[in-house]
Amino acid sequence: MSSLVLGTAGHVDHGKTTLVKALTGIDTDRFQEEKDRGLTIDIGFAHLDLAPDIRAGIVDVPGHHDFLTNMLAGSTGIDAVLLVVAAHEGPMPQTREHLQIASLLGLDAGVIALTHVDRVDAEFAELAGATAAEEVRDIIGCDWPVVQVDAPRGTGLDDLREELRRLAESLPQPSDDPVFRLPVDRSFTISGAGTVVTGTIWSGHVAVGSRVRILPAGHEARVRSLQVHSEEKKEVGPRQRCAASLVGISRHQVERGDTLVTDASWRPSSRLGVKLRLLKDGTRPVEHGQRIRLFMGTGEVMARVALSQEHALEPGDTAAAVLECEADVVARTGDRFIIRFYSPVELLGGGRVAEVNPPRHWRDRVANWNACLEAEARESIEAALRLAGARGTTGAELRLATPHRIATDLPQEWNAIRIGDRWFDPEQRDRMSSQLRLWMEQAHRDAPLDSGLALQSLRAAGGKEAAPQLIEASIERLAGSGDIVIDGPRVRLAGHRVQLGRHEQATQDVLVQAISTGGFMPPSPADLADLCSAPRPLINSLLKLLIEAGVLIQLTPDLLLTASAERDLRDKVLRVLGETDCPTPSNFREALGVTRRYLIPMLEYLDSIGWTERSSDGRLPGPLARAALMESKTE
Ligand SMILES: Nc1nc2c(ncn2[C@@H]2O[C@H](COP(=O)(O)OP(=O)(O)OP(=O)(O)O)[C@@H](O)[C@H]2O)c(=O)[nH]1
Ligand SMILES: [Mg+2]
Repeated sequence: MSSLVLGTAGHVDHGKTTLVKALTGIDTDRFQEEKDRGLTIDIGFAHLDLAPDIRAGIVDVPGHHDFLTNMLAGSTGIDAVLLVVAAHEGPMPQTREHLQIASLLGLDAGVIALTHVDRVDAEFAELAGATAAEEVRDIIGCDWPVVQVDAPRGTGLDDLREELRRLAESLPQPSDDPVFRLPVDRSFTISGAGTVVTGTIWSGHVAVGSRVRILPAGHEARVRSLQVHSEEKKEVGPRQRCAASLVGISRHQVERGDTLVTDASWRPSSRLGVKLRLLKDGTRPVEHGQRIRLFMGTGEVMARVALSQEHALEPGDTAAAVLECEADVVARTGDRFIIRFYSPVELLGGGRVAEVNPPRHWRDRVANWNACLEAEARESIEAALRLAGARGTTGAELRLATPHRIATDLPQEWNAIRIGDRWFDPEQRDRMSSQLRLWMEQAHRDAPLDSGLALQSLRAAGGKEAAPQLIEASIERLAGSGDIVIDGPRVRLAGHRVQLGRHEQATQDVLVQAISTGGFMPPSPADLADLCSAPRPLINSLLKLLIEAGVLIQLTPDLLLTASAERDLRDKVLRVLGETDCPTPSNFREALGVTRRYLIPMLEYLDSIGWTERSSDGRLPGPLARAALMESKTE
């Protein structure tokens, strides 16, 4: 069974509702007020079998200008238009306005039903039909067939059904886009079924039992049951009008304008990068900062237009812009929308979303927006990756960032690299590598006495905006190409050598001399700074170099011994351990000739390297000392 959704269009009182009832037997005017006034106020729904295997959902819209907001909520998800024009009046203002909306929504399939033909003669009807077809050609750019009908008497209905069947068969297959989305056009409660929402499925499928999110608020719910035209279904898909009863959500948490989704990648945003088109016969320009009404999906939100140009947009113009909305909206790249003037409410134009939540500085992104919206799949997706920048994008996010359908993996020959679960524009990796290189050059210049830098600070130099996997891959690449050398937690540029000046060399010699002379009780770094009358940072850097070179051993931050003194210390301690059973600190103090201030850090250091081991009575040989004692016994 194939399906489609038809939307009526046309001026008030031209006979849309009457025609839908004649075709389907369903009165789409649901409210008493509509019946009393003989006027459609809100959208109504019906369905029609066009062939044994083709079922059309019908959204009947109001023609009165005052209810255009409701008309828009009904029209955004439709596949084709049933334009109703009364023969005795011909095309009228809302005929034209509805066609303009269809054009802005990218709808080019339709049929013209010329109603009220019983009220005019054949020649007049012919002329009215030709005028309506001309109007369609002018606004939509297509030839739509004209069928003359007299709905109250049932004349012409078979011809119309036939034309609608042909129209349904001519529609391209629905896209196999897997991303489920249902903009909600009604929500209500039914006792026993709980909260029910209805709408036209824009894409993807949803099944009974699925978990859904209701955006922009983010409420979660579970689908209890699904119906299409009052028939229970296990699963529903694109081009179907469906009613879903939801568990876990109250009627007040979901309303027209909300969107049901299943994918976790949807991010509601109040900023949209768009390509805007103003109607050529509009009467108003749009200036930078203009407040407008934005219609997307089934919702309406106030927004301000930020233009990239200084002068106003004139009717007929097309331009890139950012819409700063007064509430979050749910959109993906390629979505179409309509804008109307804030007050008086006049149709201005519409456009397509090029980027959801673009950054503040967006003017240099417009070329990529154009490619993303207008180019073929490869170019469009590569543009989306460029827009994603160093943050990259997951496959699921990428699906929402291009109007094209994406397979799980992008073809190898495309300009796209995958790192972990994210896709990047390859240039991002090159850019990140040079950014990190430059940072290292600067860091080495800033700390010339540091033989290396903390790897962690190199990672941080990649920036908060960048995906950690891009930074890591760029570091690995720099290491792989031999540009940088990673040594544990330290990293340096391959060519980096510490060059000591004459003065620094002399100071370093004094340090070694002083520490060496100090034996087991050397001066602390603070004492050394005083001794050399040198700043502490310089002393620290020089000491660090000596530690890295193995000349000095750091027992604690304040206690450094020469390598030979440290060896001597271990030998002496080993001797005490060999001669005394579980020696106490005073045994060691005697043997080493040091004060307690030195002894305690020394013993703690020896514990930490496994030379000694603490016990309740004193010290025992640690694993290293035991091995050394064994060795000396066997010798
Ligand atoms: N004579 C004649 N009357 C018609 C025909 N179609 C509709 N009508 C009458 O025209 C009036 C308006 O018809 P509706 O179907 O309510 O018009 P509509 O386009 O749905 O109006 P809105 O929804 O308010 O825009 C009703 O009184 C209908 O009976 C027709 O083909 N011939
Ligand atoms: Mg009506």
